[in-house]
Order: sequence, then C-alpha cells, then structure tokens
Amino acid sequence: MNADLFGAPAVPGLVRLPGFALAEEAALIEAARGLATVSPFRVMLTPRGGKMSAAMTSCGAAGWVSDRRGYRYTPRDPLTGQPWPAMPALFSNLAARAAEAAGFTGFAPDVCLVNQYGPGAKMALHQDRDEADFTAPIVSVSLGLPAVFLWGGMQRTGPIAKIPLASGDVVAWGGAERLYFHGIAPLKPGHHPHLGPLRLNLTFRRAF
Ligand code: MD3
Ligand code: FE
Repeated sequence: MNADLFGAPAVPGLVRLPGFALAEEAALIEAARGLATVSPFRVMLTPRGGKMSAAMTSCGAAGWVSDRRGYRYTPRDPLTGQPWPAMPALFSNLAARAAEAAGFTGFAPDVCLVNQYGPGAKMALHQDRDEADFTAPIVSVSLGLPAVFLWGGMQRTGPIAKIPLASGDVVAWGGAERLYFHGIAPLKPGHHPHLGPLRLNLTFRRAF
C-alpha cells in the first residue's frame, strides 16, 4: 500500500492520501473556525520560555498544552478554564475513514490539535511523545496554504525528506515511524480562497 509501482517503499511508515479531505475542505475550515470561537488560537510558550510560531487550539476530551511547566494534555483549556470544545463529528468521521484507508483499523482519536500557520510560521523538528499509547497512529489533515513537511528518523540529526502538503491532503503515521522526528518548514506567503494567508493542520491523536 505504501509502495511505488516498483514495490519500493516510497516513505516507510507514512501513508499519504492526497486530496482525501478536499471535498470537505470548506466544511472543515468552517468547523475549525467554530472551535476557535470557544477555545481561541493562541501562541504557546516552550518550556524554555520561547514563543512557538504556530498558533494552536484543540478539541476533544483533552487539548495539548505547552508552557514553562512542560508539554502535556489537559482536560480543560487553560485560557478559558472550560473543557475544550467537543470534537465535531465531521472531524472524527474523517479521521477514522482516513486511518482505515491508510491501513490502520479501529482508530478512534480522543484529541484533535489544530495548528494555525501564518506567513513564515514553522514547526521545529520534534517527536510527538506526550501520548499514552504509541501503537495508535496519528492522522493529519492539511488545509489552506501549502507547506513542506520535514521527515527525519529516530535521531534529531540525519537525512530529512521534504514532503509537500497541499490543502485536502491527509497523511497517517504508525508503527515505528510514529516516533520519528518531524517538522514544518517556514510557510511561504500566499493566498488561499478560504483561508487567505493561513494554513491549518488538524492532527488527530489517541492521547489516553
Ligand atoms: C509524524 N504538526 O502538531 S502534522 C504536531 O503540520 C505536528 O502542523 C505538523 O507535527 C503540522 O505535532 C505536522 C503531521 C504529523 C503530526 C504528528 C506526527 C506527523 C507526525 C507524529 C509522529 C510522526
Ligand atoms: Fe508533531
């Protein structure tokens, strides 16, 4: 499934579903805007006190938070003191269908982290290791301006593959590659019909 015509793995552990969410693009963006009216996008601090460059919010049973105390999932939005907004059925259904199509059966995400990138915003190489169970895959949905996904290995240093992601593209990660270093190159300025100068990324996770 994750192989080219000659049977060689294209990018091991990473399953691309180009355009999988394109038919729902406008509805997904609308739903993300709705979430942001309850739990607004905010720029978080890293544990060392630096500012991240993407703005973030979450929906589902918990949300991902970073501050001087570290990285973690919290049941309430620290900005509002209220629970994070529920995950829209549109989101959870899409994530489950995409995971199935990518070969990961029975994926039931409990968290969706929503990242918003403006011009020049990036995400440095990192691992996602705040989740309880690394056997569940991660599903990501790109919306708005295109970006370049950076894909490394188990070490922070080493070769980095550059994978273009366009609006409506879905990617799923599982197995050993679940813990690979990855990031997003600085967003090139542009204009998207629904999102203007922005890119949104929905990452669906099983955090608990
Ligand atoms: C590969 N977000 O939120 S999504 C993140 O486009 C994150 O906003 C990027 O990395 C973005 O943590 C990339 C793709 C992604 C997310 C989680 C992964 C790829 C992953 C976890 C393990 C391996
Ligand atoms: Fe990540």
